Amino acid sequence: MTERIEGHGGDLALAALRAYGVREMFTLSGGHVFPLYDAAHKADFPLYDVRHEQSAVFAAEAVAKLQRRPGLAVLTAGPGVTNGISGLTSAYFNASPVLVLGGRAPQFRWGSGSLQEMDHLPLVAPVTKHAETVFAADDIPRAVAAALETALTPHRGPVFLDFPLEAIFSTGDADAPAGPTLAPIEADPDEVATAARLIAGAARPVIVAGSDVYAGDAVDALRAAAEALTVPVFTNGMGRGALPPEHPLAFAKARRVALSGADVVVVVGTPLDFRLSFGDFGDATVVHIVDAPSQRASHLQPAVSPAGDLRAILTALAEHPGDRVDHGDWVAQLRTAEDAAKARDAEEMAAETDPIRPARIYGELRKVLARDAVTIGDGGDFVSYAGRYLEPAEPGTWLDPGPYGCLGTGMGYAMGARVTHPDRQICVLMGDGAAGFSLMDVESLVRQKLPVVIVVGNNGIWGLEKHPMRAMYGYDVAADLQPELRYDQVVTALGGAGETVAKPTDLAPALQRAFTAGVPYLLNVLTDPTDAYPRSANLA
Ligand SMILES: Cc1ncc(C[n+]2csc(CCOP(=O)(O)OP(=O)(O)O)c2C)c(N)n1
Ligand SMILES: [Mg+2]
Repeated sequence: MTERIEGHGGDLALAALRAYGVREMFTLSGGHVFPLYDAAHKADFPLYDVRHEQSAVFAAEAVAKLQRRPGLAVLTAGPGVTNGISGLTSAYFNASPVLVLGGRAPQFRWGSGSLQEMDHLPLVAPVTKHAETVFAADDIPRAVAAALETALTPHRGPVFLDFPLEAIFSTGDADAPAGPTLAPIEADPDEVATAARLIAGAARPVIVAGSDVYAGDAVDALRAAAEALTVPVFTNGMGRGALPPEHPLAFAKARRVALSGADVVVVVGTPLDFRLSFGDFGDATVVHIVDAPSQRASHLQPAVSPAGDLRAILTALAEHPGDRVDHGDWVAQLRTAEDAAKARDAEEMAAETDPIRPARIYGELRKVLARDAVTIGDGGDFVSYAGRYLEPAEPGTWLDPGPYGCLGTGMGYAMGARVTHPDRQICVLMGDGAAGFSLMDVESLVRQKLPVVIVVGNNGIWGLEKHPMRAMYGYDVAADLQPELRYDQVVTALGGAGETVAKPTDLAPALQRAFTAGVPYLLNVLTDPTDAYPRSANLA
């Protein structure tokens, strides 16, 4: 017999949330959602609060990304929800199973001008997989369960529910939700077999693996497929760290050589977007493996595009029964390119320049980061350098903002990462511009005893914008920040600690202090404003 649950709307929601593996709530206070707090309080359910709703949603997204289970943000009606929309949109681009529960002005008075009365649905619908207003307490468990089922179903993504005041404050009862009933999507076996034949028969194949490989718990299957078919693997997003850097098939630096020389490019679990030249790999045959039919590219036609459970597809590739071409020479050629690039990087990471160049910061950081440290990037050029110089050693240790590229993820992602891994190193790499979006939430981290290390690459400019604007126009506007601003003092004022570093040789001892401080600690590293990350300015 199904168990019955009863209570106010908050209690009913919590029962459903728990059934789906939600383990905490991120929020910023508002009366419209008090019953959710009351339910959490009575049940000893962890609740973390923040200073800006963007951080609540980013924190929820971080737990969703890292732990592959739903993350929850509770936002009050009106401005609470609208402040969360960039976070929801990031989760949408990143396919993160985030649930946002919103308060909502009372329905019985709708249209009379209640405080914070607005219809959120038209705003959030384009950036969620599902958005619904739940009008009765009895209906809340069903709605929460259905929303989470949708969020967790590949292709994953955020969902939104709001509860009119009288619905969440009134009592009701309902059947207790049983929890996820996800059935894997089966890919067409002929398409999988075609993909396997193309890869096995290629002379110079390359795999590029992205976030959905991690989200779909397909990291081991990816490795098995790469090993069985001897294919070099590059990664992006949450795919980073899927193969440890010392693995003979793990590559990062030789990407251009690989993608321009490959005859078959296999892209798994990531879209053929700007990060991958929109899927244009010259004459190479493109195999695009996606976790759901909706993720097949519409702007080009790959040779084959199997859609379904990534673990099953990659396992089938690993078990390909047919002949295979020996790729040993190709792998060796890429290894030579990789090693040469690594040697160049090593020189830059050791460079003794004044002012400090970002490369040196990462050179020093690599010496102190544990293999399981979680690194988080929030910024422009400084974070592009992080992507280049840091090599995540394990899956689930790298958080970048993803293709939406939203600045301001830093403190929210840090909170979600710290909650996920109470005992690991958590290190946020921030541009000084990016710091302005979320640094106030250091206060939330201090107050709730969530220590993290923040390394700011302080070049005094919006570097990723200033350099391209100068290149394009010969001048720049709206691209300067205060030089040498003391972001460390901001963190100190908020109850954390920190220091400013201006000399390369001071970096190592400062990092030691940062990682042993036990409170949020900001290293304000003054970097060279003339240093521009080498990139093409092509945004289209
Ligand atoms: C919310 C948001 N606003 C604006 C941008 C555009 N943008 C991308 S990178 C960047 C500059 C970042 O500067 P900073 O964080 O100081 O890093 P730097 O490039 O200087 O290393 C800007 C403004 C964005 N991506 N997201
Ligand atoms: Mg900057």
